[in-house]
Amino acid sequence: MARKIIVSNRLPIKVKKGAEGGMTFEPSEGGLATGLGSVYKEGQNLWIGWPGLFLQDEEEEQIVTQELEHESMLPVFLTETEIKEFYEGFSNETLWPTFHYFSQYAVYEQDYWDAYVNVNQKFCDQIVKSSNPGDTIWIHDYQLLLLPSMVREALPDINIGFFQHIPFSSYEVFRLLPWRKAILKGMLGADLIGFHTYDDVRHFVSSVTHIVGYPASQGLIETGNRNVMVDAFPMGIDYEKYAQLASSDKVKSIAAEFRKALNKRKIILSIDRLDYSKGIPQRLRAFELFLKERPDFYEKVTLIMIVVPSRDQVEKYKELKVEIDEIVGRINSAYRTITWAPVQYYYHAFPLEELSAFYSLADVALVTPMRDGMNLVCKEYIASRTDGTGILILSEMAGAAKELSEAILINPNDVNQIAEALFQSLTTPEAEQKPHMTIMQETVRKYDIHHWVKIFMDRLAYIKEMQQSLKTSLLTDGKQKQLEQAYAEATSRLIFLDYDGTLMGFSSDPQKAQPDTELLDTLTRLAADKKNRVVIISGRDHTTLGSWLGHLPIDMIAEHGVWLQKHETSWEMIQNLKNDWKEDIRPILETYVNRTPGALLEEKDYALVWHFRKVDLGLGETRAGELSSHLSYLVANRNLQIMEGDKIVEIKNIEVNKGVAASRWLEEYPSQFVVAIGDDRTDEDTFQVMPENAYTIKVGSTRSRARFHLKTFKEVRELLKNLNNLQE
Ligand code: GDG
Repeated sequence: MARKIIVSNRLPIKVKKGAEGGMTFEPSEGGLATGLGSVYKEGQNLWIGWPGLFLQDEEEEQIVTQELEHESMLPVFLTETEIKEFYEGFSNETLWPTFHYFSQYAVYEQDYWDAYVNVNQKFCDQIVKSSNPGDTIWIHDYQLLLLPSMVREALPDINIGFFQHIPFSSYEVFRLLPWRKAILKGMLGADLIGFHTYDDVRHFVSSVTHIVGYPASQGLIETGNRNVMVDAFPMGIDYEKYAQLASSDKVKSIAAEFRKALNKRKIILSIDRLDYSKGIPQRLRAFELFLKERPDFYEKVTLIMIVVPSRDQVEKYKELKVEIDEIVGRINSAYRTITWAPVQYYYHAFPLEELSAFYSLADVALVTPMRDGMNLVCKEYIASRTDGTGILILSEMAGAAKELSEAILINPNDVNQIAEALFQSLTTPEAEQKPHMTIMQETVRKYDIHHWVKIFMDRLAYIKEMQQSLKTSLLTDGKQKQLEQAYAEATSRLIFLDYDGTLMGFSSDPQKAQPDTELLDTLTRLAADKKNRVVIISGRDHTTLGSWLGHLPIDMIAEHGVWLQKHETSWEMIQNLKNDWKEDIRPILETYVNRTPGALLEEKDYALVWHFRKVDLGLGETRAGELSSHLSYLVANRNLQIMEGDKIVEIKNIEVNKGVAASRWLEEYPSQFVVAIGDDRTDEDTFQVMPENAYTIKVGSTRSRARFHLKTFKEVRELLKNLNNLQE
């Protein structure tokens, strides 16, 4: 039976060695563990990850493995050196700062990278050992970026989803990483790649097109043999759990106790792991400014600041801790009274019930990260406000800001703005707070963690289906033999061949792609067989095509089907077409040529083509998109179509395409053996009209209507040479 396997760096369990040598196992309650609980605990499903402790020998490992098996978990054991280099090193000192726009903190250390590769491989080995074809593997986060392609290589057909919980930085920052290409290729082993926000999606796609060079459109990246889908899946929380907890008797009694100790003061709450991405010093400075400017709030407001210890062995985190201690000390020593400390600072974690009590007591949640993938604290605050009051001050740089527009959104660097937001929120009457809080509660309740898991899994199933429906199979030696046999047995044959990219490689100047001797020789021999009718079916203009191939006994279809020539006759137009539209469209294309260095305008008899093969990567694609949308309303009533091909935008008559033209040959020369070979999107029209038993072959990609694929034009030439050899 197909299973689902969740993979993350840490397993959702705390395993500890007791003093007596025994071990304790305590499930952790993180949002991810709750959300995915419905997945990994079912049937034979599994969660694979590091159990969080170092073990001495295999015996201990066996005990842990057996114990975890009851919890549907499978451990990957890591050594202290691996954790130091792979986790603290590459993951937290290289990737974390890079993805959070702190690249000045990033360490580029070859040993860290080597450890990262090895540990990813260890995870891969465990997955390969414990999975079967048809299983779905869902890999989580930045510690395992290479894992998708490692698994893909070992298990080519398996379903792989990947989700990154932290931001994906802009290409300009990501490109600084020495291992950038390997990282992207690692991620692209997945079928579906998810991020919290659309901005992360854009940054990732732009890094892929610039660094790896794969084309992408509408959230699909063409890797050659698979389409990878990239999309935004904003993660939610277990809303009901937080709402119920806040109304529980236990939490209410804790809250009452806390309230007594805090008197009637207003509460501002701040909760984070110790991290420079969370903007803790900036937040404190803003509160300091607020106190300085608003003496009327003395003794009336308390900032409860919970900082959960994290990564405090890393130098930058140690420095941050010192900085926070200093600012808190400065504020409290300047403003405190015998009964009031403006900042109540805790450097430790609290049990969930106490956390919930803080959420229900807080008049204001102050969440001001410099960067945050999503930020769950603000969503937990919203879910805990069972009476509908409360104000959220939220950084624009948190993924959550995209969903929670009813919060007071601030720039975390702008201390004046934060101080002002504090004043505003502490003076807003409850009746005015409620409408905003209610809207946010509706959003957070609807898009909860269960919804998130479901839509991710649904999307993964969808892309898998899409891949299957467009999947061609490789023209293997065995299949090629069948093709050759069918060819040999047939007494009449029709052979459709696209030109650029199918018979010839691409050249940056389209006029330089004239046929070489090898190609001319191959085509001559193919056409010499009386049983064959060879048709070159190209987007090129008929003059060029005629001058290059007109001397051979072959037929030609030019300009994607506008011009037709049987070798016994001369060029004719498929139907009477108009080209008076060119006068209006040409000036627009010329503007885009002038604005885009490297772009060319090609004029065909009944088409205009804007080429961008020589344009700076990225700029060309952007301009092509602009041009298409600029033209779209102009072509609407003119029987024209805009076609985006391989580094071109072509405008031509809507009724003409390669398929319509090829149909004429199919009707006029019904043949026992039909083959059509092409590499471009326009060749899909040819494939579509071919009879079912025809051999349709896509070149360079596996995503096509064609039945088979070959990798390069060189393989096409080899195939044709083989067919020629059969004749002799
Ligand atoms: C990463 C991304 C993204 C905090 N203090 C205590 C405590 N917590 C819990 C909170 C919350 C979690 O820790 C923190 O989650 P965040 O989302 O705020 O931040 P990261 O840990 O950095 O998480 C982030 C997330 O992944 C999910 O994709 O949102 O952007 O950086 O659940 O409640 N829990 C307890 N005591 C505490 O004192 N029990």
